[in-house]
Amino acid sequence: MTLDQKMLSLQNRIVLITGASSGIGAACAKVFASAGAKLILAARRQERLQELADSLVETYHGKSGQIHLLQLDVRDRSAVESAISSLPSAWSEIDILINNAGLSRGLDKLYKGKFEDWEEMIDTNIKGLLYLSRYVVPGMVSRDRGHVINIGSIAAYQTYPGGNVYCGTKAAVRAISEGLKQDLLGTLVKITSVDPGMVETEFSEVRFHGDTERADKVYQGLTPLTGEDVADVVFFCATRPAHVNINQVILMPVDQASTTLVNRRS
Ligand code: NDP
Ligand code: 8X3
Repeated sequence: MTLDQKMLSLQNRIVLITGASSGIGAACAKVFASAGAKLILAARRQERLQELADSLVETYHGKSGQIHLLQLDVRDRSAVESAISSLPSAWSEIDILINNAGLSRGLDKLYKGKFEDWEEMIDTNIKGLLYLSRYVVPGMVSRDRGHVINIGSIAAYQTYPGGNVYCGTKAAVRAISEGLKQDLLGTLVKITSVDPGMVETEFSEVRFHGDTERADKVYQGLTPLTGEDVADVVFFCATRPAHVNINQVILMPVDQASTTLVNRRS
């Protein structure tokens, strides 16, 4: 068999993407729709999800299966439980879970940090990812099939000034991905952590609470990754042959060497 023949097909596979209303999550939705997957798109902003779904149906009409929308705050454990347990039967056997919902808040020194920023990051990036995993992975294990793809970050490997709690949440995601790999040993369920450097999305605008001028400066003079660049890697990981597990991928722009070392051309 050639590698092409061994690659997993995504046709009619059920893919749940959290944080699909923007950035990397929305880009993942596009690439998986183009491959004929059935998408469960989750986020808090329902109107954004609806717009994305409409455009996917228009672009991939006839190729993409249907799309199921979930207005969901991943921080709400009982809402996550109820969203997963009440999926219609045609949608309940999730093949791929992309734990992408996440955010950073502020760049304050730890000793000046805001409790509400810390709680939002910890509740979303760590606890939300855990809730989704806890409610979705048992089905994968019982079917002995599936793939969890966590969107981590370069921040899991390198802490930068003011990154304290955000970097801590991504270090936790890295440890959780490693732990899940160990716990899944003996099953055919895969687990991958895709860990990007700078990606131009709404991420910095959210970090700086809507200060777009400050957010724009983050990417000034360099060429950052796009959501599509990350989605491309996620797609690669999701389509490897059944016996291949990509554990971690770190990707960053050519203009970035570490969390603190970037090349600005102007
Ligand atoms: P965006 O701000 O563009 O997207 C974040 C997504 O997360 C949105 O769809 C948002 O949807 C969703 N989200 C946030 N909080 C919640 C919540 N409580 N419940 C459900 N959904 C939520 O940023 P990115 O696309 O860049 O971020 C996606 C992931 O990539 C994050 O985990 C981030 O940490 C990670 N990352 C980003 C990098 C970057 O430089 N941009 C680099 C490395 C990793 P809504 O507001 O509608 O709920
Ligand atoms: C987002 C990338 O370097 O801003 O995870 O933390 S960074």
